[in-house]
Amino acid sequence: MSRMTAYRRALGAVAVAPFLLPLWAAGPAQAHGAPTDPVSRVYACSPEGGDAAGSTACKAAVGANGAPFTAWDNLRIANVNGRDRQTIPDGQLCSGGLPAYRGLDLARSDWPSTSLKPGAALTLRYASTIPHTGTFRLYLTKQGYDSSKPLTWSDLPSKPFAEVTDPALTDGAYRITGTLPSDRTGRHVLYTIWQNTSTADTYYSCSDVVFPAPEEAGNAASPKAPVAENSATAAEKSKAPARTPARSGTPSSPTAPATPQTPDSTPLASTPDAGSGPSAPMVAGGAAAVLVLIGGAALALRLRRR
Ligand SMILES: [Cu+2]
Repeated sequence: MSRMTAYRRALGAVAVAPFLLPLWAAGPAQAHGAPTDPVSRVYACSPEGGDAAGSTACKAAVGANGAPFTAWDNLRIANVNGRDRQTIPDGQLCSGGLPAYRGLDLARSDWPSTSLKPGAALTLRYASTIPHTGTFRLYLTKQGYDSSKPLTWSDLPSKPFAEVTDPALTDGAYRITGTLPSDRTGRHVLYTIWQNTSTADTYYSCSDVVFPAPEEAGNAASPKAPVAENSATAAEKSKAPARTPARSGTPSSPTAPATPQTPDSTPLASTPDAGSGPSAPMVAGGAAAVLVLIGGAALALRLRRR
């Protein structure tokens, strides 16, 4: 937080001479930003990253980098003007192709990650200290993404799942809201592009995220099944290739008749299970919601067949 403190001091100094403010605000970027939730690699591995900074992945990243990620808010390139894919080479998306951040491009499956629910609402927190105008675009790697290989542009869909222009800066952060794609399982990268309009810069960030595997979703729907205390950890351990849940709900499938009954069991989502971790009800709720959707789709298909 020392940087923020420094910026606040600078802000205070400017406030003493208010006539300088417009000039200063319109000048070169003085402060920048990066996602802190889902945490970006650069912030997690920075001196402000807390426990995550001590992870094996962060140590490797700093080692490959040759220096710590003290300037976690400065991963930016000038004059890209929307030509991200032509500017940043494949395999260097997380560093933006900037040598000072090359450690972030390591193809690893153990980056500090955030557990997310497919199809759920997401509010990405993007820490910043001084406002810039511009557009945030959030992309999620396509289903089938392999975290053991370098991230390439072809891993990302052409269209973002969320796009927000000029969100408010409150409590030191922008909050970008969107709805997550519903078909992702396993480990993915949330790629955030912030194209400024008040400066010439575009900012790039990789946030590592994990969606529960389909097996866990099934287990969580059973009232007596132990709910995964940390779906992220469990998903990381399961190296099985991610599979999409059978959302098409084949009417002749032997499992189909059971799914329409899941609404009866949904109270598990609100049952405070003392034995589970604090995130368990949310995980169970997400799983229940998915099953309700699956059940609904199956039911709809059957009704249509009659
Ligand atoms: Cu800036």
